[in-house]
Amino acid sequence: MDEEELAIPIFSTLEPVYGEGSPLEEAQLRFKTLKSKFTEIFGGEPQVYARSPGRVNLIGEHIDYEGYSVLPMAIRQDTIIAIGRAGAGDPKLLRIANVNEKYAMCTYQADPHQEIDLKNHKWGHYFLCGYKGFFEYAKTKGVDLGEPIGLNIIVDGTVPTGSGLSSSAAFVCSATIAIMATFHVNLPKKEVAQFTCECERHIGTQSGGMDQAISIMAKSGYAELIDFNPIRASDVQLPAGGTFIIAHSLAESQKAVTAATNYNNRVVECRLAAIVLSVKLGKSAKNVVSEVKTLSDVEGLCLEYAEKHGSSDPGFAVMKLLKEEPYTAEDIEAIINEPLASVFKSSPTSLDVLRAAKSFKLFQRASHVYSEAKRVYAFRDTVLSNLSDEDKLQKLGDLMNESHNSCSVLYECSCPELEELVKICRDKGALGARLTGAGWGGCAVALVKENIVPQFIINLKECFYQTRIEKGIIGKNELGLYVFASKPSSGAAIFKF
Ligand code: NG1
Ligand code: MG
Repeated sequence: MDEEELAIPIFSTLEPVYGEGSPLEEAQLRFKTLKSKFTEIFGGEPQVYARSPGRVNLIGEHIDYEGYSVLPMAIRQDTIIAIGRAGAGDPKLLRIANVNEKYAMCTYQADPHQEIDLKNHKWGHYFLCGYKGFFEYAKTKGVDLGEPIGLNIIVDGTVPTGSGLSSSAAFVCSATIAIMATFHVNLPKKEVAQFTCECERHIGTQSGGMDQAISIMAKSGYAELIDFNPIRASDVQLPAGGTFIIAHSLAESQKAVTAATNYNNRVVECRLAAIVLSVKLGKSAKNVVSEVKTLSDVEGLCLEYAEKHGSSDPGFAVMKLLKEEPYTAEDIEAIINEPLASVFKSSPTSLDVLRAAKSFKLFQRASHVYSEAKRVYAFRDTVLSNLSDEDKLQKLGDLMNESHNSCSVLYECSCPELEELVKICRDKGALGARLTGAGWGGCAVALVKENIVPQFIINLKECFYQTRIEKGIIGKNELGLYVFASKPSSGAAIFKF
């Protein structure tokens, strides 16, 4: 059976997920603390535990929401949750505590139809995303979950927040499967991957499905090529001799807060690029808005056009048919014969984008998306090729560098700290280095030959982190939290002890 057809695994011990030795010991300690804090705060014992990992995206940035495949791997850092039903006489509340005292307890009504107050962002909102989304999904499946009940929850996350490593999906996915387990529901991973993506959109970002897909479907030892529509994961065994190093730029990317100018802005720009390209390729302006949602919807037409002119690159149509100068709203409205506010009338978060944007860089965003989509397949094909491991690694590094340059120059989702860090990685011997995740802060990922890893980390410390330690941005003993080697970890799991 394909992995994505299997249900979320339920384990009675930690070994299948955390292995042996020090990772297991560390996990045992975390689960023990989770349980004792749960008892201390709520009384009684949790019913079940859930775990879902963060991820590092190796290549394929900002293309999942355009329908293109991406290539991430899960990391060992994860979110673990303990959950239990409140007593019959207790108020019908969701009480969400955190082992980290930085996060004050969040309390919500148990009503799954409540609106999430996006103007007042709180960490607990991510739990509510999973809660609302699960009830909505159960309804579409005709599953009766009965009257809402009170739930007690405690959370422990080790994925650094705002780091591009998907702490948000680790939290939303572990919350969702914890709630599922409390209601004795289990489902095939591909369904959970799909609806947890919709869950996370309740936070107000118009995310693609990469993070939830890898968090739910990851397999230890493999990166995964994730396809969408329908969701599928194919194992990718990385070549021997290379290690992926994750390094934090120490600029925090607060995606839920900056959505209108950063993440959602790019989603809107891609939609507009797809619409304008379609019209330029001969589609009638009348149908374009209802029929064209993403750049992948236009790929067929772009390719046809490119082939007619002796190219096989959908980016060719972009080069010929879109102008490099930014488009104003008026430019686009004249092409499509419709006010932009009406194109996006059913999406309040897109209307926020329109209010915040002065113009739209359609040429640059579409060029990035089509070229990045090709790089993902080139990465996979390189891994599968019969080149030597050494040559494979070199080529993967080149693709990562090209991906970064495209993110930085065309998609403009980098930042000065990431630029500095990526440059240092390359100067200090990385075969390739790039920002990972949404960008605008967060982490870089570098591909490094295994035999230089220790020296590479020392060099990063000297050239990037030392001054930041001196300024007190991070503690002297915290470096391991911000720079580490990562091996592909396993996906989401339920524990019943
Ligand atoms: P981060 O910011 O790393 O969680 C986001 C999106 C992904 C994908 C990447 C860019 C969410 C939950 N995730 O990841 O779907 O679009 O940016 O490739 O918004
Ligand atoms: Mg995220």
